[in-house]
Amino acid sequence: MKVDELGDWRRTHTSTDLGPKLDGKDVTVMGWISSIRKQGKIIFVLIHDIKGDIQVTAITGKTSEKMLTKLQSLSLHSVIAIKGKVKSISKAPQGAEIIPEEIKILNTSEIKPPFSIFGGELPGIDKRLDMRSLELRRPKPQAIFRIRHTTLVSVREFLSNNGYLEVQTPKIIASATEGGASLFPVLYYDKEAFLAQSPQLYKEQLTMCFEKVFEIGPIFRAEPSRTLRHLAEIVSIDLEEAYVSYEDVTKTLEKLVQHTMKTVADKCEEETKELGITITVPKLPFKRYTYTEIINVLQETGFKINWGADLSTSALKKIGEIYPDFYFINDWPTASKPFYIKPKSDKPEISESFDLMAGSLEISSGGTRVSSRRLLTNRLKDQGLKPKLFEKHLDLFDHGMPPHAGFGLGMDRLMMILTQEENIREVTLFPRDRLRLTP
Ligand code: AMO
Repeated sequence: MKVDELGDWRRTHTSTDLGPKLDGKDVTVMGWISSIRKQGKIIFVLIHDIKGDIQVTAITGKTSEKMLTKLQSLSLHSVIAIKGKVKSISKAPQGAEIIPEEIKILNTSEIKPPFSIFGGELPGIDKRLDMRSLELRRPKPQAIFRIRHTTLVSVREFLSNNGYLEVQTPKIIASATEGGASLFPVLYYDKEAFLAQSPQLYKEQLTMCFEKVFEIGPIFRAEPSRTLRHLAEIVSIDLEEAYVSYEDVTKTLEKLVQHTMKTVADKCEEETKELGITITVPKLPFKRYTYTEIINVLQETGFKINWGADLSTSALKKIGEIYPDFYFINDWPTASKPFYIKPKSDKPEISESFDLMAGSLEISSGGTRVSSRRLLTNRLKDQGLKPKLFEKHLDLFDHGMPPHAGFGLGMDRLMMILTQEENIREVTLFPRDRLRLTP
């Protein structure tokens, strides 16, 4: 079918602009066709735009033959523009329909979509992700990504209002911060470089000039296994602050989480309804347990785990059953945390660190940082890393690095909590994992 150019046509109204008060007015609307229904002499076409549906009503005998033929030849998902007159009618969406006068077919949808976006049986996530932007026309992902937008706005607003400066740091970097195994190498001209696993060193450095910073940006992890909670590229909300300790930043973090959940609960009523969920705004303060307490609790339930071990998926599952809400696990063994986390002065085998958990899901981790060059150099060596590779970073510690602390909060995992989705892929537009690099 021949398609038309957009030319000088421009949309005058979106679906939500329409209403009985526009009765008799000439409008131009655009969108994709979500339904075509013939009832006797009348053809009802629903055009869907970003705000909702618009009913276009053509009547045999009144509407031109050319228009009627064109409307009937269209398939769902075709993209059209209509010029016409608004008619107030209580049964139509927004209480008004459009009597079409001119039509442009801006693109046709020749092939039947591999799944229906209007309900009915849906294929698994992998099939849906293959046609992600088409599947994003469904009401459910529309709701999820509007919640994601509100979440981002709310995080920015909260942190900016509390004096944090938003920064952007490089994503092509020279060395690992979170352990070498999960690094993605890239060819950087004639050198080997890596995709940033975290803005860790940059955000720490920036405390010496801006004191309070945050970054919302991508981080990359070459995660070896495919799970419901890990991706290779995620968005991290990173914060770093001078002259505070890990205890202070846990307070900021819990307020940030509470503020965000409250904002989404208040502003996204339609979206939460679409998802069939209720957001319960958590009360502060969140409970704080030490790593040692958590190990003891696990051992008491008969779970086999020794002090010093990382918390495996099955250990986390068990803990999540005991503590289903938000809580902090503080004071991890120093050996299990990255080199930049500060060991306690009076008990160096334990560190000033925390993870924020939501049931069995870790959504954030952070701590007080080492701010002495000598100690940081030793910590690098302890972890088998070469201080030489971090020389430019270490040099700054000779020039007045303030004591500082911070955290990284996984945006995608926060979204899993907000939307009550079990698979991180549902809350990420174009997820990346070991088996997926497209679309
Ligand atoms: P960490 O490595 O714990 O800490 O990461 C912080 C948070 O990022 C999220 N996250 C992930 N989410 C999905 N898939 C992944 N592969 C993935 N990896 C991490 C989690 C996690 O809690 N530099 C430190 C933070 C700091 O100390 O400031 C760091 O990166 O929600």
